[in-house]
Amino acid sequence: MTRKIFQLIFVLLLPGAAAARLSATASEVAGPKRVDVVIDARMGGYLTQVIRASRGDTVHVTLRAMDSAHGFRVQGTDIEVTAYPGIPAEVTFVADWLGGREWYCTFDCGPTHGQMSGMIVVTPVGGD
Ligand SMILES: [Cu+2]
Repeated sequence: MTRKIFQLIFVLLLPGAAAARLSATASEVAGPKRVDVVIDARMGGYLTQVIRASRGDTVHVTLRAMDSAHGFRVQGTDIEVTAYPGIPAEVTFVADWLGGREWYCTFDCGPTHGQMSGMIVVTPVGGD
């Protein structure tokens, strides 16, 4: 009788354990992905303020200047572009760090220049 109960518990738990293992495998196999972001910049701020990626992802940013020229530079890196009205700028980089890193405007675009910033948040692979 006791043995049958253990067998029953084992059979009931097995599918959950198998599913958990499969999802871990899928996450490991998925690998780095590409993150495409279009950032519209105008005086007063960027319309997109947060980019989310997993470590190792390739991030492709298209910066569009909606009024005057605006820049995009990621703090602590040499990742930088400047866009002009009608002339978008693109930059591609690998998010090879963990945590938040600010980006900010590098073009003196006017009185609200100092307010122009955003954040790239990079989480561990498989993390949320
Ligand atoms: Cu600016």
